[in-house]
Amino acid sequence: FLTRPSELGVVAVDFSGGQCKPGVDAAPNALISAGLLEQLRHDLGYDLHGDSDVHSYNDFIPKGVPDPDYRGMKNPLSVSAVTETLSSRVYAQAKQGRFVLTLGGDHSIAIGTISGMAKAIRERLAGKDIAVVWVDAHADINTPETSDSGNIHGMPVAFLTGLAKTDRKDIFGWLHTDHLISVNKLVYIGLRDVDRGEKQILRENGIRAFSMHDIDRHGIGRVMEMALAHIGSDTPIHLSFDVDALDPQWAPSTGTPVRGGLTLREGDYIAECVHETGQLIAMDLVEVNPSLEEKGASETIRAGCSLVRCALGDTLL
Ligand code: EXY
Ligand code: MN
Ligand code: MN
Ligand code: MN
Repeated sequence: FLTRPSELGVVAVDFSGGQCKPGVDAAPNALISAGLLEQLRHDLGYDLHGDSDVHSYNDFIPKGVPDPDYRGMKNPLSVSAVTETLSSRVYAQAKQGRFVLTLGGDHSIAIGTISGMAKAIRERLAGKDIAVVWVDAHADINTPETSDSGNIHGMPVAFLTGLAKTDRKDIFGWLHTDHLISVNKLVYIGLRDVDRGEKQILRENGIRAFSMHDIDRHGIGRVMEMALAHIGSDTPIHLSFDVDALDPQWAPSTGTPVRGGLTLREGDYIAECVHETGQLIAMDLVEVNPSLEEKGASETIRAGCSLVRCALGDTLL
């Protein structure tokens, strides 16, 4: 699925408007300062393209206009504008046959990354759909109406699947059919904090989800077999990895930590398995917030770097 498998398009998104805690915008620089890109270049042999000229995604937030709540959503104009720009940048990288690595930012940015990949792959591969592996403590599938918080980082999957829509051009009206993904090609891993309305959406749409309960029951090995079998061997995969899927013991510096999560090894194993399919075309790493739990920030950053290296083909032996 990648025409140039050793070519990497890096997208660094310093955006935090999908939720209310400052600091998650500092993650791309923290990950890069920790040596992540150098490891990918030097240890794994990738040829890096994309965001070396780090101009801020906050430049795309409409200036001098108010951004009031819309249907309960917070910062709707800002999140829409930033993800629209991001979508076209990811699209441009993917059109060239590169793997696209996006460093967030909060999880609202997946509206941009996944829509850009879906469109590029449809154009390159005669209408082919992509699959999404969403690794998270949360399902992020609230609609504006089911959300209690109004934070858009809890809604990206609803917009990407077309379950949520608006009739406002400037609030996700740029999302067209060719940007969307199918609920049948979506798999969750690591869930343990899912809202009531979200559970109903998952059930009604028959979405495949492996919670921490399933991982306890079957082990991560069997869960990955089942998750990848659901996707099938002829479908390109976008991995959207929220660091809060890991237990706070390994990733304390994140905005919405939930106890009872994945070990770092289980997280790495998920990334390794998805890499081994040969179908992985893109990865997002989101929700690292170095300003929270200051003592745990370097641990969290190290965990994030490890997840990315595993998804990009690093092996233990
Ligand atoms: N379900 C809650 C909400 O919608 O506000 C919490 C969402 C947290 C989302 C984090 C990024 O994964
Ligand atoms: Mn090159
Ligand atoms: Mn998330
Ligand atoms: Mn989460």
